This record gives sequence, structure tokens and C-alpha cells, in this order.
Amino acid sequence: MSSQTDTLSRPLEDSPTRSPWWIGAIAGLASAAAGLAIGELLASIWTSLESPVVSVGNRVVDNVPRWLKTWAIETFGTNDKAVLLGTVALLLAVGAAALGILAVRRGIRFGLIGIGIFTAVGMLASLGRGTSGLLAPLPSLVGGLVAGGTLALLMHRGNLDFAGERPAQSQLAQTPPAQTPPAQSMLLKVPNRRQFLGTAAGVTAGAVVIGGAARWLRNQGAAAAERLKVVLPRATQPLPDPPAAVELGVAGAAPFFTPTSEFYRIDTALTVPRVDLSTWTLEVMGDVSTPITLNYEQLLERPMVEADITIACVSNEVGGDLIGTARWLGCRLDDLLKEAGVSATADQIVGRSVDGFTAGFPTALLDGRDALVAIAMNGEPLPAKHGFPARLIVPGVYGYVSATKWLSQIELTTFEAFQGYWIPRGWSVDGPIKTQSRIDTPRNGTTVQAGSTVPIAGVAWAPIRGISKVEVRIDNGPWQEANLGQEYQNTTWRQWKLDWTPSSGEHKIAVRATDGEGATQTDQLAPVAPDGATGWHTITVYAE
Ligand SMILES: Nc1nc2c(c(=O)[nH]1)N[C@H]1C(S)=C(S)[C@@H](COP(=O)(O)O)O[C@H]1N2
Ligand SMILES: [Mo]
Repeated sequence: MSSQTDTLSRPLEDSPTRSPWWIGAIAGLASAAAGLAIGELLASIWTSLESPVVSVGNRVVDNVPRWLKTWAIETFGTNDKAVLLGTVALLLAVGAAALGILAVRRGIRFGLIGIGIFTAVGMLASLGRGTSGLLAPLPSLVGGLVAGGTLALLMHRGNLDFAGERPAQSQLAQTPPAQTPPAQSMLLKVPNRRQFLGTAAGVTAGAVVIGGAARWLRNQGAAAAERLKVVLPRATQPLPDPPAAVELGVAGAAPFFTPTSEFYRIDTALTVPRVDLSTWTLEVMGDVSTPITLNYEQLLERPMVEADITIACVSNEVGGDLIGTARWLGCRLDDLLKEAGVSATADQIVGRSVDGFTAGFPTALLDGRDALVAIAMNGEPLPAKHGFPARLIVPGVYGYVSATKWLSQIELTTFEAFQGYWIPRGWSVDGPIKTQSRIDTPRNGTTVQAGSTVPIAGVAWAPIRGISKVEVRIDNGPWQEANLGQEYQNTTWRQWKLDWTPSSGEHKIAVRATDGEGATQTDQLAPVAPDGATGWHTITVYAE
């Protein structure tokens, strides 16, 4: 009798029937894992759908202020995507654990309402981005339902459903069965921790397997296999190899063609879009007289041209490596647009990707230069991260206004009517690539041998204008003209080299290029935003 009084007089918090916080946290985490795994599964079956975490992450990417984005890129480099996804997942886990605790302590309806809110956020985040349309919220919706169902199941299995709702009765449950009237004991439930933990472990293991397999499938799966099966068409007039002398062969300097595996990658896509070739089309629409829709096969049947083009990112710092040269294969954009019949009012060509990214450039850029709907780089179908199955490549302008990867639409419009993705985010409407040069070797801060011949070498670029001269200045000496790789095409960079015999001590080396129109690269420092960095790449080396 005294023990029963004891139990009844205990504050609610100490009641043994009140589940400890970690039971709630486990319930929440296991439910979230189940929901997310189903979201991943759906996103792997329909490759145009995004998983809930990725949908939310993408929204963040689209809406972060420029300073925060710059900070993230400076701090995490190309790992910024992994860091963002990890942060979203962590916040989700904390939220899920909190909801589980609420559900177990205060009643399942609190947990379900919370899951409903998370689900709504995921669904909203997925809307209006990319080509998946009304199906986009599906992974979040189904994931939310599964998470809610899992929470109910776990609480049921653990006999936790009543917790918090009938505290008086749950405390009665602690009285030994003998003292409880039989009719009442049928109603009472005693928390069953073992059954709860067993179910939670099973659900979590299932979620990890299903979610992991789905992720893997999405990354390695069908689309990648389709890419391997592609037989590339030949160019109508195959482009001969560039003259051997474009290559100066200095160890440590960038090769003329950037190996595809080392080609820089920049985009807003948190996960590389996987395009299903059987449903993919490229549409040419907007201000045209004859809209065109091509499937992949039809695109490959068009006359193909090859072009060697250097592309660069506006975010490339002076001396940076967000630039590369490839041999691209594709159909000419001007031909395609001639067929579509561009109306006289259109002044902008907008590329739109399957994930909703857009980039626009002036129709006036199609002045005969080799602007391509590219399907291959360096002799291979475009790798997934470089835009498979098709992308735009326009010589002379930065990627953010032109080089749309995972291309699904080419829209003819006006600059007044439409702004590409980066423009409202503070970047310039026009993005001509600025004249730049870079020292690749020796590397900044390294030590070279005094008295020996040290090649100073690198690349210089001013696509479309071409490079006519590169000069190097050592310490405060005169500008010395460097040797240039053989003149080839104005769409590519040029290698340069200057032999140097250093005296011992510290040296500063600067480089500057002059473009094909005679304009010398400015020494004025400008940051990358809004339209590209300027200044001379300058390094310090030591000789001993
Ligand atoms: N769909 C899509 N295409 C995109 C981007 C993007 O974010 N999404 N980024 C552009 C930018 S800013 C650059 S510099 C180039 C980089 O192309 P790469 O990753 O193949 O080097 O792609 C462009 N095309
Ligand atoms: Mo870029």
C-alpha cells in the first residue's frame, strides 16, 4: 500500500511509464529514416524527381545571398555541396528527434503534425523547379506519409501510443497485476521497450539498405549505362588535331587540352541530374516561327561539327583553375535557330536545363562563331557532371550566361522579358570572358634552384579575340616577352613560356597578356563579382 502511494505521489517526470527522451529520439529518427529512404527510392525510379533533402538543399542554393555563397565556396571549395546536404540532413535529424520526443511525451498527434510540417516544406521546396512538374512533390509527400506511419507503428509496438494522454492510467499500470481489477487491466498498456527497440532497429536497417541502394542506383544506374551505349556521330568535316606546337611541353603547366577527368565543374546542382534518354527532348521555342523538338537520336542525326573551345567560369579568381579547354562535338546553334526562324524582336537566347537552371546571352553573339549544342567532349559523350546528354557551348562568354548543361530547352526571348538564373542574384547580364593569364609553374611559394634554367610557364586566354602577346615581369625588371604556343584558334587559350635563371633570394613574378586586338590585360584588381576578376597573376618564389 505504501509503495502505491509512493508511485502516485511521484511527479510525472519521474514516472517509470514516462519514456525517457532517447526513446522518443529513436522513434523520431527511425521514422525520418524510413520516410527519407522512400523519398530516395522514388527519386531513383523517376530520375526527374529529387529526393526531399536534395529539394530543400536546392532551394537553399537558389536563395542564399551572394556573400554567404562566396563564403561557403571559399571555406569549403567544391565540397560546399556535401556540406550543405549534410547540414540539411543534420537539421532534419535534430527536428525528427525532437518530434519523436514530443510524440512520446505529449501524444502522437504532435509528432504527426510536425511530420506534416516537414512534409509540406519538402513538397513546397520541390515545386516549380525543373521539368518534373506536378510530380515533383511526390517523394516528399510519400516520404511524409511513410514517416508518419512508421511513427505510429513504432509507438504502437512499444505501447507508447497513450503516453501523456492518460497519465493517471499509465501510472496505474505500475501497480502489480494482482491489485488491478481484471476489467481495467485490459485497457492498460505497459511500455514495451524491447519490442519498440526491435522494430526501430528493423525499420532503420531497412531504411539504410533501401535508401543506400536507391542512391547508388541513381548515381550509377540506368542513365549512366545509357551514356555508355551512345555511339557518337562523326563530324561532317572532322577537325584535324591542332598543330603539335600549340603544346610547349613544360612540366607543371596546363596541357593544351584539359583531361576530362580534371575539367573543372561548376553548377548549382546538388546531385548531378540523371537524364533518361528515352524521355528527354530538346525544345527550341519562344519567339520563333517554327518551334522544334528533337529527341536524342534526332539531335545526333543533325550535321555535327567539332570545335576546340576554352570555357571559363566568372568565379575564377586571378590565377584560378575554373577554366579548361576541350574538343567539343555538337550541332551548330546558328543552324538550328535558322531552322526555327528567330523573330526579329528576340534579342536573347536562353538555355534551360532539366533542373530549371537558366542562362541567357545575346542573339548577336551568333556572328559565325562555333556556338554548339554539344553532345561530346574530348571524344566521349558528355560526362553526367558536364551536362549529359547535351549542353550549350558558346565561345567568348562565361559559363553562367551561356554553357547550360543538361539542356532541355532553348528559348528565344528578350532581355527585357527574362533574366537568367544568376542575374537577379547580382551578376552581370553580359559576361564576355576577360583577357587573363596564369602562371602554372613554378608554383607560388615554392623554391627553385638558383643559377639553373627555370622555365616560367602557363596559359593566357581571351577567347574570340585571341592572344597576341604574353609578357613576364621578374621583380621590378622590364616586361619580357614570353614564347607562345603556336597560334591556332582564337577560341582557345595559348600556352606561354619564358626561361629564367634566378639569382638566390626571393622573387616576384607577374604575367600579363595582350589580346588579338592589341588590348593589354589590366592591372586593376577586380573581384569575381559581378562580371569576372581582373589583375595580374603574381607569385612569389625562392631560389637557393
Ligand atoms: N544546368 C546548369 N548548367 C550550368 C550551370 C549550372 O549551374 N546548371 N553552371 C554554369 C556555369 S556557372 C559554368 S562556369 C559552366 C561550367 O561547366 P563545367 O562544369 O562543365 O565546367 O556550366 C554552366 N552550366
Ligand atoms: Mo561559372
